[in-house]
Amino acid sequence: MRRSPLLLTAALALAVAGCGSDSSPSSSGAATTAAAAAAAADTPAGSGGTVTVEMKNIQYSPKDVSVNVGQTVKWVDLDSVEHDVVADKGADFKSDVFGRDGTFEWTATKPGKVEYECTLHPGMIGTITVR
Ligand SMILES: [Cu+2]
Repeated sequence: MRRSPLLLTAALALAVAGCGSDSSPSSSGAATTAAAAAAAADTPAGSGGTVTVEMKNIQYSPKDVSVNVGQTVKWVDLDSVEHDVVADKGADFKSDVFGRDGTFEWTATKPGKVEYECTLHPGMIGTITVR
């Protein structure tokens, strides 16, 4: 008669993982802005892949992202209004104006800081730090 310690361990791990003790950071309050920005700057580089920026409530979210050379940034319009993505500094991309569920992609080719904006909405701006 053998028990399976492996199975027991797996069950325990599941129970622990499932208890949801991992609290997600609050997203409200101006005091968290700096922390949020720092977190955004620390977006895991990973290897290759795509970083998604949502267009939501007339803002880019996250507003600031970091990617490695070779990574792609993908914007997705989740608003009911149209947006675009136009580089101001550090790059030379310019999307068409697109509406809900529309997307635009740009792949980083060299290190530096890119500033971009939506030309339809003053103050709707973002940055991409390319490493
Ligand atoms: Cu816009």
